[in-house]
Amino acid sequence: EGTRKGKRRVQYFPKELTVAEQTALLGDIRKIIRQVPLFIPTMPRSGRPMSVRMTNAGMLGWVTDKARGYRYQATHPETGASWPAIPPRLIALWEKLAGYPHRPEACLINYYGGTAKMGLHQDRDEDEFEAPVLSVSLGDRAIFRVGGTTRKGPTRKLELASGDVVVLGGADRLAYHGIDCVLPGTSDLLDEGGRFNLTLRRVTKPA
Ligand code: MD3
Ligand code: FE
Repeated sequence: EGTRKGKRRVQYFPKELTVAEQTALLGDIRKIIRQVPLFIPTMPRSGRPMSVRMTNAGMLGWVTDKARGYRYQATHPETGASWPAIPPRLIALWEKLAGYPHRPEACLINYYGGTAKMGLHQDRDEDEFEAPVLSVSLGDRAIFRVGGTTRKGPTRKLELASGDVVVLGGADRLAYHGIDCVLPGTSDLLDEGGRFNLTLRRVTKPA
């Protein structure tokens, strides 16, 4: 882990997107949200709401609710609408940085308002762990935390700013990670404040 390339598994690309590119991508995301509105995900069994709001683009989207738990599905859990296509500029970013020879299938769109956070967790609902996860941050800065592949053990913090991209691959694909908090008023990109995080993922094993 670290910020070096090559064998490193957490690759950090600060300011990968220019402000013009961030603005264009935000336009793509706002259009998607008009078609498939942000929903409040709830935890399996407890039904406790997460503080982050979510929606998706792509053939598959990640959803969770009390009754059916964490899963990928092709439709919005509340409206039944198919997820819109992943914006071409995100596909291009994947092709530039992911180092994986197949298309992403899912783009999870997370929105963090004022005090939203995401507890330490692993992403393991995909069938394909050979593919990295590519994350794009838009809006206010956030404190991202990443550790090892067990819940105990040291973690380190990385402050993610608008336009930053992180590629999580190799052994760190299964690293515990989360968002401690968002730092309000640290970006002018979103009129409403807060932060969007977009994660591109391969879900199924390629044929
Ligand atoms: C490290 N999202 O959606 S993105 C998630 O900022 C998620 O919204 C956070 O964790 C967010 O599951 C963090 C960065 C990220 C994404 C996937 C990872 C880091 C990761 C997978 C493995 C290790
Ligand atoms: Fe995650």
